[in-house]
Amino acid sequence: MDGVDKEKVQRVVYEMSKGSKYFENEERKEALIRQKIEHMRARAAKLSASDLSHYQKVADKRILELDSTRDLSRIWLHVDMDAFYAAVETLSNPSLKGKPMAVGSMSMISTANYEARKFGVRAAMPGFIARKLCPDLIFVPTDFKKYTYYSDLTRKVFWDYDPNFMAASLDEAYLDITKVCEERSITGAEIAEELRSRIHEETGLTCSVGVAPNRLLAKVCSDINKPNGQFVLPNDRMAVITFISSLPIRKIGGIGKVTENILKGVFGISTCEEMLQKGSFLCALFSHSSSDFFLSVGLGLGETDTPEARFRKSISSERTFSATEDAALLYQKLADIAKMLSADMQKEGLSGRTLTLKLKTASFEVRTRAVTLQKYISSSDDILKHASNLLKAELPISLRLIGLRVSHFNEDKGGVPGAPTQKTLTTFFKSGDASRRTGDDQRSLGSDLSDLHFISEKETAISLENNETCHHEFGDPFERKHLSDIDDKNCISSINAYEMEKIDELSSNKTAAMVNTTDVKEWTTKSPKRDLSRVSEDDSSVQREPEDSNPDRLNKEPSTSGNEEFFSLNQMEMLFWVDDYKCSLCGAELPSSFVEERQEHSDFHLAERLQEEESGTGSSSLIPRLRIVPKDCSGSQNRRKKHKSSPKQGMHLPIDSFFTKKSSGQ
Ligand code: TTP
Ligand code: MG
Repeated sequence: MDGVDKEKVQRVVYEMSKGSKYFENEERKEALIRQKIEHMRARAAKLSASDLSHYQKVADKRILELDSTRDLSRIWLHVDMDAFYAAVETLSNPSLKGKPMAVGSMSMISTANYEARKFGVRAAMPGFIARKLCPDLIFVPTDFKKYTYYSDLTRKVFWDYDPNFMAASLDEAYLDITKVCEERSITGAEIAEELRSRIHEETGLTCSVGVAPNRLLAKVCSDINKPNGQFVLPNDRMAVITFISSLPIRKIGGIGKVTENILKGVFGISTCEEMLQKGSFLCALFSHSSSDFFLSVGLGLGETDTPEARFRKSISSERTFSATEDAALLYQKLADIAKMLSADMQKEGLSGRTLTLKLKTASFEVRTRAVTLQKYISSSDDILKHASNLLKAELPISLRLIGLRVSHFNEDKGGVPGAPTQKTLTTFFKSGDASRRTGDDQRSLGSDLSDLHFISEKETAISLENNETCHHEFGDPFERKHLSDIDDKNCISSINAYEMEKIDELSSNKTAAMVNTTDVKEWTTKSPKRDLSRVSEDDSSVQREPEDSNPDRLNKEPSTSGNEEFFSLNQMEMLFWVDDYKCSLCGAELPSSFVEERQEHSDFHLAERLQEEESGTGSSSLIPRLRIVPKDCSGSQNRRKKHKSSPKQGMHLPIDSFFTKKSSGQ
């Protein structure tokens, strides 16, 4: 966006979208961010000098510990294709060369070429706004087959440099080039040059590359000399520290708009180095894993190992389109998604028995509905059959997005990545904990996140016509591993004054958050009570139940140990993110930008619940319970009562819990 008249862009965007649902949603998001900042500020203001001095010591110690883990032995390369969809379209229609063009529709554009970007046109911008910014803008519809084809060509090249490369999306990948550099006695810079020219030879497309000692930095570096450029950060501690010192925090994968706003608005942190300077506040107010992440960013640390293959948890596919209430059209879209999902599952030999339907209504409310079957399914017919039942129960409805997700895999068959049919997917799955974007950008494998839509980084389309397009979150999945170990250490297991306060706030904010969260509010108050038989079949148990189908469930006493309380889904069945970073069920803290971790976290609660439902018991051994230490147990019981009083509690899964999103970031 350099050289763009930002004020003009902002004015046009404001004028064009004012009054629309999109605009209202954006305003609501902004308001909630402001509220969150205020809340955080108030917490920070309560810290006394002695508290801060204590947390300064904590931070100093942690900084030393983290620094001692620095690994400068690996060379990572991040590659990102330039204006990918637009470049592919220009290859097939060279007359587009040099003209401003965007891929997408009047509803929304997926990307724009660099000529159009000069006007402020960017990905995930409604096309009609883009046209206002750039009246000569040419629109080209998306063609995912083409993008997948070219993506595969690039992956063949990546393979030659690192057979275990980690594909982050259709047009992005991480390669560990340590070995190839050693074997050929050449530098990372030389490999980068060579790889870029090979990609160009194979595809006719350009890409940009970053080379650095870890993945977090490599991704930052690939953006520095975009398009068609490269940047190499040497494996040298001082070079890294200098590089990171003035780097704006938003450049870091995992720090999105919300996190950026909070860090800036509350602590005045704009650069990575300031993370270290404000370490005492970060340690005082965030969970260990979050503060560790922030401090690591300040030190320029990132992942250096290739994640081991591990159990895949889910696979999903979603589609955004212009809002419609035409049931036939909605079923048609559902069928298309079922087909795509089934194809992905079959490619990987996956079958699963929990099917989740995600819907985004015309007013941007996000709902999820799930069904757990007795049989494992993978065929598009089976998926469609059950998905149709779920959808049917929601009709009539006006929707702008439908997604499907299958989880609860058959471990014998599909729980582990099998021998993939395509090389590229081997590594795709090797990422394990990555938020994945698939070969088809209409699909988002595996991940999702329960980022409430009001703070979501995701841009949403204003529907003006019937073109379909998609968007999803583009974080850096691989840099969020720091939060993937959602366990006791993410929760509050030993108490001190501040942690106590955090818990108090959690307790008191829970109700407030429910009121403030449109998704939750609408869901709990407006959604009509459903007849379960409409969505269940003989062979299935639906993941929602009548309010009192199991009256004991919500009344059950928590198991306690001393003053510790273990919350389970039996007591609080609805997960949402209090203040957008605390799990309403267990208090684990996960900022919204930690998409994958939130996904896992939701999965844990979901799996726990499923197991309870299946076993008919109130306890689950599947997942270690997350611990939270309430100040007084009666408060928590009150909360449970509140939950019970809501007619929908326990009947539905939380907002946006199952699908990836994508930011608008350019
Ligand atoms: P990006 O790599 O983010 O963008 P880009 O390749 O178009 O441009 P550059 O990397 O040079 O900045 O995304 C890759 C493709 O993903 C993009 O071409 C289109 C698609 N996409 C969307 O569909 N929606 C989005 O919001 C974004 C950002 C990308
Ligand atoms: Mg790109």
